Amino acid sequence: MMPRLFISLGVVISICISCDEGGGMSGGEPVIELLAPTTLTISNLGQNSFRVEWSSVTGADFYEVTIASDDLFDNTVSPYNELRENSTGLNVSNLEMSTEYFIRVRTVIDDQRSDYSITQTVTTLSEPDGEPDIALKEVATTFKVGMAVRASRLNGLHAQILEKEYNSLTSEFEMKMNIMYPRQGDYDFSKADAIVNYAEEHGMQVHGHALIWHAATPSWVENFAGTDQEFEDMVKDYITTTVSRYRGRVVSWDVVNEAFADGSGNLRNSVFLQRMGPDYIKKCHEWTRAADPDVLIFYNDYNMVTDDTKRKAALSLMDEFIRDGVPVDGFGFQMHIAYNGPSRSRIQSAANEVIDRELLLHFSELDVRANPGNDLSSLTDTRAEAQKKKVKEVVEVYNGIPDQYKFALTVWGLRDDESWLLDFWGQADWPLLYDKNFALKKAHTGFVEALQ
Ligand code: 9MR
Repeated sequence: MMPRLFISLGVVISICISCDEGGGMSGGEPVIELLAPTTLTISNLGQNSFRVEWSSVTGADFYEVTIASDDLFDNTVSPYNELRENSTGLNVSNLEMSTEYFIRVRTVIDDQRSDYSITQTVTTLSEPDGEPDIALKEVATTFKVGMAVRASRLNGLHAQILEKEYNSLTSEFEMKMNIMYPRQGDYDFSKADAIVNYAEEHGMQVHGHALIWHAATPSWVENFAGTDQEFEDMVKDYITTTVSRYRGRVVSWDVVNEAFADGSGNLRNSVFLQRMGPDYIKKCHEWTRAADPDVLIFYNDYNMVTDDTKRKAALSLMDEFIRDGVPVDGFGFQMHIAYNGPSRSRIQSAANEVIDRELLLHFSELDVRANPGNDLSSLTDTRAEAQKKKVKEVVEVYNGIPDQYKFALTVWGLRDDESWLLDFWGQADWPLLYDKNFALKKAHTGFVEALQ
């Protein structure tokens, strides 16, 4: 066969005098050796893309580009396996971040291929500033992820984040008695309706919170003018009206919130205890069940991990309910905690006490104080890491309970600067998963990592 002669800068012609087959020379026939591009340059490096350019070879019909994740090129990256490219550059995309890639290019002229160029390596970038933007509900596959909301924030960036991250909503204050029943005989469900309608439109569940709570009782109820029986009738009417209104639309209710006093194990001395006696919780549960036979009934309280006396008192009331057939389906740990406590093992053992009773467990109001000792004026990286670790522990414990006892893990607010804790403690803090600029925090990554 007659050799083709290429006379150009990019092609070397070698004439073989005595050659072996593998070496490319045989029988004294001249063999053409094509030059490969001599330089490969990387630019536009990103988390999952870069551009590679190579020196041109005169006369090249095209080039073949191969990219692999190993230097032997055993694991090529689709579609960059001898990918044909007519120009001297290629935009490479859909790569993994923080990953090393190996690139080589060869020249093709008239169906003949040069050797490979030198191998160029490149490592794609890791996350630059922000945290990985992974939606909580995408990684929480065995329970709902909830958020405390208010009707005025179901729009703009709040709504975008809600819809991306969450599949359960709790009203932060607009489904409490002081808002829904501000005057005797005069219900106002406008805000509650807005929240429930929004949830329905966006395929989210609503956890009703909270029918009875001493701290959200309207003053006309605190100072109720009628007899005890009239008081009880009024409470029954309120619960029946509210639960029936949202029957089939609100999946669950915190019926009585925070009924126990701190430390003592006694019932809190609320107007409900005073007017209706210690059976008031039982009655409220029964009226709730009567108004919606399918709704899940929760008891909800704070310091359920750290206040052993209060937790044991609340759980022994649940034992009585279970024994006596009083409706109760679940138990809520509010989880207003801090970066430095309670420990994972205490959270775990308190959670075990709930699931031992075969009740659903709701971590219902998660926030993690980063500044309980008021030693910071801004959130440091170290403290943000410590907060992340605590969030991760909480989520790991929750995710680790048997699936049949999972209900939801609800975060108590979206952005740091919107947390109730700032006013409550009167000091700086950053207790949530998003900062005030709607940027994801390390705490959010902790939530995600616990589920990956
Ligand atoms: O965070 C809530 C705040 O916006 C309300 O003003 C307040 C009164 O309705 O309730 C706060 O939420 C509480 C929750 O309902 C029950 N556990 C404690 C929460 C913080 O006070």
